Amino acid sequence: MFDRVEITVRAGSGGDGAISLHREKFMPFGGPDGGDGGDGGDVILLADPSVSGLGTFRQGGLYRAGNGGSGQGNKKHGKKGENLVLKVPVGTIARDKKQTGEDVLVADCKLAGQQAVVARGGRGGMGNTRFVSSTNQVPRLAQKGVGGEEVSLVMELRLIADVGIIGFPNVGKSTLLAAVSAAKPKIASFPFTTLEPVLGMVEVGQQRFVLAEIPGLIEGAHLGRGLGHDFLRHALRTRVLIHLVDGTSESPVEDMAQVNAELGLFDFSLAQKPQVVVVNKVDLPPVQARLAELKKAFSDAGISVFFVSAASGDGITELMAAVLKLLNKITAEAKVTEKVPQAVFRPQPKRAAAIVVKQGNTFLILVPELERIVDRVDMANPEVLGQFRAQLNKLRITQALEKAGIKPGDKVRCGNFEWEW
Ligand SMILES: Nc1nc2c(ncn2[C@@H]2O[C@H](COP(=O)(O)OP(=O)(O)OP(=O)(O)O)[C@@H](O)[C@H]2O)c(=O)[nH]1
Ligand SMILES: [Mg+2]
Repeated sequence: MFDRVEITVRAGSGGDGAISLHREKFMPFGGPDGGDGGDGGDVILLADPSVSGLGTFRQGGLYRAGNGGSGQGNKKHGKKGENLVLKVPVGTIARDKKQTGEDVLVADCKLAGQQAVVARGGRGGMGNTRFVSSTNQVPRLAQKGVGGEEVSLVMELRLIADVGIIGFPNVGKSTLLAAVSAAKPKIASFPFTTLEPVLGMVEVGQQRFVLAEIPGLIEGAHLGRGLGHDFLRHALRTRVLIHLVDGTSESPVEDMAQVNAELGLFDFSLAQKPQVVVVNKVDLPPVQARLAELKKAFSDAGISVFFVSAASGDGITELMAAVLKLLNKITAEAKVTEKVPQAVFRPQPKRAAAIVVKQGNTFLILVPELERIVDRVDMANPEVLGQFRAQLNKLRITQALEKAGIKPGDKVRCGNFEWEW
């Protein structure tokens, strides 16, 4: 199962705004009629229950949404770029792996049908129609479209199970899962039979919960021993853990402590999850013979424990009833304290505070809307430059420049264009 993949997603760029003047016979100077560019398409994750893994993305690569069309004359706006919808299994979480090394959760697709925008399309540029004003009847200004967001996405599948069975290899996790659900995990008398988590649905009276067998852990799993411990991410979402130990083991208490140490080394929150501790294989005579000794060992360690036989079914009904009771209690408590998760994880981009910055003799104008005009039009044309200056007045940038101490002859730069004040 491919449950961790890295891909790059790129949203579509916005289309450029048009510069156009309406022309008709006998009307040499009709009004400006340049339409806006269309917005770029978004990249969207869709949680689809018919998708079982992230295998389609295992090659990595670039996934891109459509670009917006350019605006045209006659006030025709450009077409919106097509969204790219990537179908992912329910339970996928996606993080944006930033170049700075930090990573940000951008999607948590817990429910079937849930959608999350992971890369936002760029806005289309404004056509010259939008720059008409009382003082500028024939604007030659328009904006370039904004580039689409590009995100390095790490997607991970986290199974959504209420309860996880953890423990050393070969303790009987699969046997327990098979005993209480319709799941058919492979059962064998050697360790590491189960290599990937297996899910089953448990019914207790009128209630149901999802139980997952988590592959066996051994001491040093965090160093890669045995199967390693990456699969533990699937246990992160469970609310309760059944910690299964083998009654035939030399020291079940010590086994338990070792598995718990590995949980903590993977993720602190995992070690904090409530556990129901269970000694398995009590049908075996050697285990029967030491029941009293085992009870004492656990009670000395302050741990209450269930004794079961997954093979014969002994104690299983009581165990599942206790697990359900604990699950209900925790779920009820969590509902009180849990905040409603926000659909959008992506923080809104911060607005730059400084609009004008002095750098040596040059004054930089840091206003994206204006930079996009500079990118789109021919600034070398004096008429265009004049109109651009009027725009600076209108947006009170001129005032900001003067406040920053600009004098005639100083250099001004906006985007890629520099001119003399
Ligand atoms: N006698 C007895 N044997 C059991 C019991 N539960 C499991 N076993 C046996 O123990 C062995 C391991 O059982 P599994 O259910 O495969 O154990 P597991 O924990 O899933 O093992 P891995 O997936 O390899 O980590 C098998 O031979 C089972 O038949 C039990 O209650 N009694
Ligand atoms: Mg197993």
